[in-house]
Amino acid sequence: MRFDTVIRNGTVVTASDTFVSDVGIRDGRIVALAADLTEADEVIDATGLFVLPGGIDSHVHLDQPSGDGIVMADDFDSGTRSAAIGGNSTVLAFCMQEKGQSLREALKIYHAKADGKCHVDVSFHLVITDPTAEVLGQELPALVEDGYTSLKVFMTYEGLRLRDDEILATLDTARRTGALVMVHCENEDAIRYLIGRHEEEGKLAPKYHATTRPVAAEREATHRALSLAEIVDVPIVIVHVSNREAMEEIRRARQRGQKIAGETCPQYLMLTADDLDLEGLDGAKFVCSPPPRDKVSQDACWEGIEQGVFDLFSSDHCPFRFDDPEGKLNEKGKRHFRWIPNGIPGVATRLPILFSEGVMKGRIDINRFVAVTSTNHAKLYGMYPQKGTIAIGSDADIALWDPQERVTLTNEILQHGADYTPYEGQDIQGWPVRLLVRGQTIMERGSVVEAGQGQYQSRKRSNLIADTNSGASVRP
Ligand code: DUC
Ligand code: ZN
Ligand code: ZN
Repeated sequence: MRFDTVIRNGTVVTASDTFVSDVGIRDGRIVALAADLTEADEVIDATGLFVLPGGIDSHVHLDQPSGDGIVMADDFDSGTRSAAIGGNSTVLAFCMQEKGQSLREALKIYHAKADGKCHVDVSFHLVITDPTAEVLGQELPALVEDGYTSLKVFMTYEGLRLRDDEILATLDTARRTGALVMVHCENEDAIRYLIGRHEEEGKLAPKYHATTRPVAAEREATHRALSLAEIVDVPIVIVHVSNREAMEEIRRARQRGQKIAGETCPQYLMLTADDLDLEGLDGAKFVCSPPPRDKVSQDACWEGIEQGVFDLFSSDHCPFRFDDPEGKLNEKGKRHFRWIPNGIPGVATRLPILFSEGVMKGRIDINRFVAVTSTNHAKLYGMYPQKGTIAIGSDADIALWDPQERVTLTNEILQHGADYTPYEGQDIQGWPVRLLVRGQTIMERGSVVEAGQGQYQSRKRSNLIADTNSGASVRP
């Protein structure tokens, strides 16, 4: 058998197994896993390297409108470039419905933003902000059939948040159509009340972003989202969990028999609310929602990754420039934390941070690393086994990792559009030195070497849905 590419002598890792094997690739797919594969146009020597499924980051914001005069720092070009630098072969970005807009219109706009500009594969989650009868009754069911099989709803942010009855109606549509709903859980009314009190007391510095979004506001909304899902009897994903109390809500819902997926992110392992209290306005660099908490919460999030409460480790990459009137330090943001755009960059640092802090420091094994950074994302969002594993027939989306490579994180090497990284100066051991997307080398040693090769991926229904409604509506 002749191959386009053979990866030789590497240690192949999947979510369940670790073994030494060559990998034979033809027409963008893995076609052989065996010893001594030689007949190939290109031979990549992976001696001493791990051969991992490319990372799948299922929570990334790119080129999203972010309020008056605010510009997101990454479009699909720079965002997917940075994703490739960090070892990701696929990202799932959000297609945000504006109020009054049809989902088809929103998708047209986001496809135009992405098409031809991506360096890794991309797919869209829909964000439902206006769940009209037309949207839920007609558009969404048709779009799920067309491969847009996941959507997000917000319980916070005026203008984005849905009321409980709207969430129920959206969940009901998801149940009928087989879509998977992601929920941002924070209690908007409580946050607004607390912001009012802070204003009365003149507490407007960046650090008060954290005190107006307390753990109880996240825990309450998490409990409510899980209860609404229970009422409708549909699986959901609780995204970006920051602390033990919200995490325990997920555990309890599962004990009641609900099908729930949980996600946490690097910021909840690496940052705390103290980072928002730096000199001057530097704390604005760390403003994201939910906010980073404390050391005890960090330990809880590690526990959730180790014990399987969290299925997903995603970046929630949502980048804004810091020193920029269109970013964190816009005129109003300099004076009041509520106008600092929420979000931090992280698509390039997600995998190295978990590899270094998790695998190299012995907190998780490398199979768990693959599960929470790639395989589970593919399964939950309808891409498995085409993506998310190393198996015969799967896309040859492969990251070669050097566990000996030591890197000190600097903003420059990440190649995103933001002018900072929250992790500047962090020492990392283990780095993705080469990335193949559908068999083609896209990134090598910190540079994108083949630009614009990313393709849009239409998706099947989630395995969480398929397990629930085993039967007719599930596409093969
Ligand atoms: N929620 C996200 O998922 N990302 C960034 C901001 C937010 O509130
Ligand atoms: Zn969110
Ligand atoms: Zn997000």
